[in-house]
Amino acid sequence: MAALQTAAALGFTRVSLASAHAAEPDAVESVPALVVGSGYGGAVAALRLGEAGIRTVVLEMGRLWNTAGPDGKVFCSTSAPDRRSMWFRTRTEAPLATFLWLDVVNKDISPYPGVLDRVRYDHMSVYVGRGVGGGSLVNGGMAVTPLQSYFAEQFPTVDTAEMYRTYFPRARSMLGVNTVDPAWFESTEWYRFTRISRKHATNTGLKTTFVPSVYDFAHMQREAAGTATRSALAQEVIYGNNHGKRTLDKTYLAAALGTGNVTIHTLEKVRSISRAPDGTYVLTADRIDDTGTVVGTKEYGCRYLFLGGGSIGTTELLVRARESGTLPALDPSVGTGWGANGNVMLGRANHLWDTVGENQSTMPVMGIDDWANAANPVFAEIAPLPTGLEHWVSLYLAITKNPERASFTYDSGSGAVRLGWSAAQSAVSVGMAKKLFDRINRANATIYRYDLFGSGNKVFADDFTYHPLGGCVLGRATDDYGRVKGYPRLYVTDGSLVPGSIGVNPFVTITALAERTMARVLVEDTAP
Ligand code: FAE
Repeated sequence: MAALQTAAALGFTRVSLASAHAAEPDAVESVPALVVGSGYGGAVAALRLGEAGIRTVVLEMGRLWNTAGPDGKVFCSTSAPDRRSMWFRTRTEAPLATFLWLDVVNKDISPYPGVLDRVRYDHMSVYVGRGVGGGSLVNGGMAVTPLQSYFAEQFPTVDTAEMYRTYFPRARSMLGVNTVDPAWFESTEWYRFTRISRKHATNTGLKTTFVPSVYDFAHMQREAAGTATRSALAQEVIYGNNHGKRTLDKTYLAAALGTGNVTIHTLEKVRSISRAPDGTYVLTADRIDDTGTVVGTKEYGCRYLFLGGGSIGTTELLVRARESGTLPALDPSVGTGWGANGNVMLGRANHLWDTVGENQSTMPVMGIDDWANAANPVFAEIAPLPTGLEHWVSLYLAITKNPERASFTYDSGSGAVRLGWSAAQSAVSVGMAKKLFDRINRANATIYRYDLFGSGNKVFADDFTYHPLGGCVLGRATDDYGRVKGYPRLYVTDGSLVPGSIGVNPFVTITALAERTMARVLVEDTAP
């Protein structure tokens, strides 16, 4: 009886909270500038606005990751995931679903605003980071500058020389990019898995290249030497790193807060954007608690609005705004030009003598670079699979030059935004990855692994991406600087500007483009 009464009380509370949607917001705040999202695009905007003396509020739906749990750590590892791992799930949803076809990878967890989200659309899921720092909290830290010729192909209206002279170096320096010491790389057990993959690429006549990282390699070497607490060497990555990684909360966002002009509000999810008669923007944000319950709504007014919710976060907000009529003049290209950066994950089975090592660093440092092969351009990251056991698996995240693009649509009944990506579009990426890795297997007399992506003997994981790109493409949905067409003082600064593909891991490009936007906007648009 008592339990029923409690349930009724909870039920009543929920109903009254749900009805808060339609009712007056519980708080109204007006600020000169608002930034939605605290990933790369949002963090650059926040810092540069703060430096310009403009009072700025950043709204982030995830939490601030600075408090240790009962185990004394802020983040959990991939081998022992708990509620901190994923965004309101009852079970983890790791990219690698099985090992030897066994369901041993994923674990039951209790729902919580965890750091990694897997947003599921019909034929594509998108992994994204949630929290102050966005994707920087969960990514592999690979800080790659794209090939200049491919950048120019993707952004024909951008001054490429200026990007490579000014904004890429600025982004790399702010992000704290560094490279692995080649001598240590050649000798350490922690990168044996990479050296084996390099050998197999070389046997195939393929080129490999070191890739820079935002993981502090000096720290990693201390981890290996036993003089620093292990993080990359302790199976920490997609659910966060407790040490070593220069995430945005330690770089751009720390500097932004240091200006004294920037405030970050966490666990606030922007639901809608509209425009007031005086031309200012009005945002409604749901405030959630650790159970995901909406505990209130807040309304924000601002003169300058910067969208840094990431490719799917920003695009969903703008598609909903156009289709529901709150920003009806948005360009028809908003919601188009989306791609998965050609992502495909796969594993190869090595010969018994080609051991990959029990010990593997979680931070990739090398790629197989066959992008110059016009018949089949692929850049494949040599990815770790750290289990603490020898498993003879070489794992890769292939980035293929898949030309397929998809659009988002709005379902007015449910208010949901859907992504029209099809399985056939993923098959194009698979075809390209297969061509490259068939060559590698032939040259080394090896085969694929069939046991890693579920029960169906799936070799190529083509139904998820780490690199969502596009949706509000630069020069189409916006002008050449991310100013949204039709709406003065509304800007996009994140991965939605990149037209579906950039040929390498994307965060350096996203950061550099955001730097370019802010440099221009602060000079031209904020004059009194
Ligand atoms: P992002 O970093 O996703 O930030 C968006 C932020 O906005 C998030 O914090 C959201 O929670 C927040 N947000 C979204 N919607 C709302 C809303 N309505 N209200 C309030 N807040 C909102 O966007 N890239 C590389 O270059 N190298 C790598 O090694 C690499 N590895 C990766 C590994 C994994 C597992 C994943 C998931 C991604 C990886 N990436 C990597 C991709 C990279 O992290 C991604 O391209 C960037 O994070 C995208 O930056 P954005 O600024 O576009």
